[in-house]
Amino acid sequence: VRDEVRPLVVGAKPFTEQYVLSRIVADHLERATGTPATTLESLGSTVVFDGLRSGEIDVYVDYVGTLRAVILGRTDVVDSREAALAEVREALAREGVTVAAALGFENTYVLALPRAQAESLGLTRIGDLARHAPQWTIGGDYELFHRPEWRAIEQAYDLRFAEERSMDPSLLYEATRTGEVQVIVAYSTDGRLDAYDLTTLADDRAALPPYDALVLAGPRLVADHPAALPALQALNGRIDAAQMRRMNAAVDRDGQPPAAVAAEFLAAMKN
Ligand code: PBE
Repeated sequence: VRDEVRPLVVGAKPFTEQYVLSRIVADHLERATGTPATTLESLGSTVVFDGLRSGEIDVYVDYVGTLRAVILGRTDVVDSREAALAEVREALAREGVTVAAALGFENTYVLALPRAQAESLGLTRIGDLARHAPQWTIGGDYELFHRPEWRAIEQAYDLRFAEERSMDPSLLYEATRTGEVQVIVAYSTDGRLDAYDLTTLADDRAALPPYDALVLAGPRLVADHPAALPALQALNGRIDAAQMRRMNAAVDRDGQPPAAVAAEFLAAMKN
């Protein structure tokens, strides 16, 4: 009698890019290891990291700045993407977590508003919002306003909004159109920044850290599946920001299922 095969579990946070990437990683790992892989979706940043460390989750994609701020509690200014990555890599290794690959793009928080509004008010930098913030509502995902990065932005630019409204990230863009919010904290790889004709404001005081996307592998995956780590390492540098934005837009603008977008990516990768 064989033990039932424990499927590999790929975690995902609750937004489109994570649904696409978790399917890419799951299908790719399944092929490489011969073990079925499932995705576990809609986890918050601390929950998914804790799951990885404890072995309930085998792999997921997280971002350098998120790991640095939310997991390591660091918000001081970093010198470079490379320095931030090296710091995170070392700290995670001490927790038994392996950085298997850097996918090749950053997904950073960006403050965004309708282009016409930005142009008529002459807004180009985050600091330009200071005058308007006391009358405006800002929208963000469910984590942002509790995260250290938001406090870093508020402090660096001396911003106080009349209201902070948390919502599902997929609703943020429409909320700028209806006027429910005047400005949003969007994701730089989101396909809807273009689709909704939004302008992003420059973080000229570098309040935000770099957010390179990393594939993280948990201790059990590495120990139990020798083929897993090399397979994940093969994803290193394979996705640039333009491609990630196209894949996100294929889901959010064109209505393709994340699994179809993932399958197309993997088919192209094999050639
Ligand atoms: N980010 C932008 C967020 C969401 C997208 C990468 C900084 C995060 O998941 O941490």
